[in-house]
Amino acid sequence: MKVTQSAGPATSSASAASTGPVGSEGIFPAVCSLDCPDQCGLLIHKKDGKIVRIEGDPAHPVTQGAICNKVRHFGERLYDPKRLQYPMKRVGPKGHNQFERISWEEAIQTITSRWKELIAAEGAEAILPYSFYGNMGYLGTEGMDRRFFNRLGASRLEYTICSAAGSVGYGYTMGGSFGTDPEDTIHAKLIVMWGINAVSTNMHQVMLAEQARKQGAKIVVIDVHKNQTGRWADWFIPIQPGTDAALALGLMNIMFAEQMVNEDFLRQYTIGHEELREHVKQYVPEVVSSITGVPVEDIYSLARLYGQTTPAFIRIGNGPQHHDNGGMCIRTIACLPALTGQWLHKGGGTIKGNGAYLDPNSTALQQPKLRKHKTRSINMNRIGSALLELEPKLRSLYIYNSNPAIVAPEANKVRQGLQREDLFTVVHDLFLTETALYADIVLPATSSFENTDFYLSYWHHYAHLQQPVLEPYGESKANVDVFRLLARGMGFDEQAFQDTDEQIIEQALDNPRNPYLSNITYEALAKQLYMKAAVKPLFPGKLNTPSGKIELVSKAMERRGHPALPTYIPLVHDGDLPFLFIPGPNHNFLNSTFSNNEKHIKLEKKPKLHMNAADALPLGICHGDLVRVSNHRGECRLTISVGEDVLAGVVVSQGLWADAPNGKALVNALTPDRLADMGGGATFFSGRVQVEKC
Ligand SMILES: Nc1nc2c(c(=O)[nH]1)N[C@H]1C(S)=C(S)[C@@H](COP(=O)(O)OP(=O)(O)OC[C@H]3O[C@@H](n4cnc5c(=O)[nH]c(N)nc54)[C@H](O)[C@@H]3O)O[C@H]1N2
Ligand SMILES: Nc1nc2c(c(=O)[nH]1)N[C@H]1C(S)=C(S)[C@@H](COP(=O)(O)OP(=O)(O)OC[C@H]3O[C@@H](n4cnc5c(=O)[nH]c(N)nc54)[C@H](O)[C@@H]3O)O[C@H]1N2
Ligand code: SF4
Ligand SMILES: [Mo]
Repeated sequence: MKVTQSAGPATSSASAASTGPVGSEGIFPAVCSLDCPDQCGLLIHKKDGKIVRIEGDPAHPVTQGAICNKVRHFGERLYDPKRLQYPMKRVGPKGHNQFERISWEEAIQTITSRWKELIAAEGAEAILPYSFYGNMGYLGTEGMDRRFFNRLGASRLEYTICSAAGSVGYGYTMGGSFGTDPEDTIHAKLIVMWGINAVSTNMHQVMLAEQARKQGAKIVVIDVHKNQTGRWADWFIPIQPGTDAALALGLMNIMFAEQMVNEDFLRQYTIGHEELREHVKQYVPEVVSSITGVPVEDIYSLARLYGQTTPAFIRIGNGPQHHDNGGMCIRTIACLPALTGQWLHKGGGTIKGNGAYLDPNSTALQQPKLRKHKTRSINMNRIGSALLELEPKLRSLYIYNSNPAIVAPEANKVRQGLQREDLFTVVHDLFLTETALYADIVLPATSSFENTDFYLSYWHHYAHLQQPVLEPYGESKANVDVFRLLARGMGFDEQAFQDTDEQIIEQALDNPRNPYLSNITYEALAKQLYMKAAVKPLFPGKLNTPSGKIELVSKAMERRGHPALPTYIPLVHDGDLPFLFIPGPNHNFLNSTFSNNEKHIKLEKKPKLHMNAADALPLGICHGDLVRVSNHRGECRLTISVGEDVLAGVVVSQGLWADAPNGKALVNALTPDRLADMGGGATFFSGRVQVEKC
C-alpha cells in the first residue's frame, strides 16, 4: 500500500469543521501529538475506516521508524469504550460520576450564559482557563483558546508545571532554548545524560547515542535513581537530589585548575570567565563530594573525561529542575560546554530544550491585543491554593489538555478546590478523567488524528503538519472548534474567531523575529508534512543574551536577586521527615495519559516505591510490602521495591497513576506547591516524606 495523503479536504473552518471525508483504507502520515520531545513521524494504517496499526515513519530523519510502546498501542485508547462521545452535565454531587447526556447546543448555551452572568456580577477574572500539553498541536493549545480567553478577559494561567525553572535558568546562560542539533549527536565521543530518564522519555536521543557509542562514544548517566537509563550507561553516577549544581561547579574547578579549558573560546564567546575561574575555587572536590555523595575520585575522573573529550554532549533532563533550586542548577550545568568550547564541534554542546529554533509568531497566534484590560495571572502550580484562598474568588474553571486532579502538586488542596459547590467547572477531554469527575459540564474531545494542527518539536528541529486521518469520534470536537462555538455563544465577532485553521497556521509560521523558521510556510508544509528549520551552528554568532555571548556571569540574574555567577544553593528545608521523595513519570504512561488504559497499566504492573535496603531494614520493610508514604500534605500507598538503585535517604516512585475516587496511589498528595527559584517552576521532587509498613 502506498502512503496516502489525507483524502479529505485539509480545510476545516468554523462552518466546515474538520469533518470532511477522510480515506477509509490505506496508510496515512501523522505526527505524535503527545508531550514528548521526540515528536515522531507516524504512519497510520486504516482498514474499513478504523486504525488497525500505528508504526513509525521510516522516512523521518530523526525518529527513523521507531516509536514507543505507548503509541504503538494508541489504537486501544482511541477505541476504548470509556472514551467520551457526547457532552454531559452533572446530575449528582461533584466527584460522584453522575452525568447525563446533553446536546452541544445545551452545553455551549449553559457555559456561555453562566459566564455572561459571572462577568456581569464579578468580572471576567472570576474565570480561569487551565490547560497544558495533552496534545501539542498549536491551534488547540496556544491558538484559538488563547484568542478566546484574551477576548473574554479571563484570569491568565502561568504555564509553569513542566520546564519553567530550567528554561529560565538555561536562558540566563544561553539566551533562550537553543542547543545542539540532536541529529549531530551521533558524532559525540562523550554523552552525559544528566537527570533525564531518556530510555523512557526521549528514546530517540538514546538511539542516536547508540550510533555514537558504536563509533566509540562513552555514555555517562547522572541520576538519583538507577532506572533503565542508568542501567544502559557505561558509567552510572548516583547523586543526592538537588545537588547537581555543586557537582557541575566542582567539575569546573578541576577543569580550570588542570588547564582543560579553551581560553580562546572563553575570551571570544563568553563573559565572566575570569570571575568564574576564581569563584569555582571554593568548590573543592572534598566539599562537593560531601554535598553530592559522589566520591572524590569520581569527581576527578568525570572532570578529566569531560574536560578532555571532544565532542562532548550533555542532555539535560527535567529531573534536576523540578527542585527548589532547579533554575540555578540548569543555569550552572549549561555553563559547562563553554569551558572547553564544545559549541564549536558538531555534536558537542548541550540540549535542555530546543524550542526557540521553531518559535512561532505567538502574537499573531494568540492575539494578546484582544485583551482589553490588565488581568491577574495565576501560577498553575498553585491551582489548589488559588481555588481555596484567592480573593476575589475564582468562580469558574475551563480545563482542557490537562488532568490537574492527578498532575498538580498539593493534590488534596486541588481536590478540595474542585469540590467547591460554587465553582462552575467545564472539562474538555477524551476521557472522564479524575478531573472531569468534578465538572459541571463535560465536553468530548477529538484525538489529534481527527484534527488539523501544526506541531513544533522542542527537541529536534522539525515542524509537522497533521491533517485529519480519522472521522471525529462520536460527537467529539477539536479544541479549536469548541472555542469557535464558545466565541459565537459569547457574541464575539472579531476576525480572530473567523480565521480558518489554515489561515492561523500561516499567521503563526510567519515570524519575522525567528530567522530559523523562514523556510517553513503553510503551503510548503502542506506538501511535505514535515520540514526542518533553517538551523545553523550557534558559533560563530551572537546569542540572545544581553551581551550576545554565553553569560557565565549574568547581570540580569543579579537584578532579579540571584547570584550573578553559577552557585550551589541547597534545597529549601521541607521539614524533618527522613526521606526526600522523587515521584517522576514512568515508561508506559505519558504523565497521567494512558493511566486509565488496561494495556498500559498491565505493562507497568503497579505503582512502586524504590528504597535503599539500608533504609528498609530498620523499618522492618521487605520487598513487595505495601507501604504508607506520608507527610503533612497527605499520604498515598505504594508497593515497596527494596534494592540498591537509590541512595539511602531517597525514595523514588514512577508514574502518575489514576486512582480516583480514593486517591490511594496519588503521589501528588505529597508534593509541595512551593515555587522554584526561577520562572515560577514546580518543585515536585523537593518534598520530604516518611514511610511505614501498612
Ligand atoms: N514514557 C514517558 N515519556 C515522557 C513522559 C512520561 O510521562 N512518560 N513525560 C514527558 C514530559 S511532559 C516530560 S517533561 C519529560 C520528562 O522526562 P525527563 O526529562 O526524563 O524528566 P523526569 O523523568 O522528570 O526526570 C528525569 C530523571 O531525573 C532524575 N532526578 C530527579 N531529581 C534529580 C536530581 O536532583 N538530580 C539528578 N541528576 N537527577 C534527578 C529522576 O530520577 C529521573 O530519572 O518526558 C516526556 N516523556
Ligand atoms: N508528581 C509529579 N507530577 C508531575 C510530573 C512529575 O514528574 N511528577 N510532571 C509534570 C509535568 S513535566 C507535566 S508536563 C505535567 C503534565 O500534566 P498534563 O498536561 O495534565 O498531562 P496528562 O496527565 O497527560 O493530561 C493530559 C490530558 O489532556 C487530554 N487531551 C489529550 N488531547 C487532547 C485534546 O486534543 N483536547 C483536549 N481538550 N484534551 C486532550 C488527555 O486525555 C489527558 O487527560 O504533569 C506534571 N506533574
Ligand atoms: S510518545 Fe514520544 S516516543 Fe512515543 S511515539 Fe510519541 S513522540 Fe514518539
Ligand atoms: Mo513535562
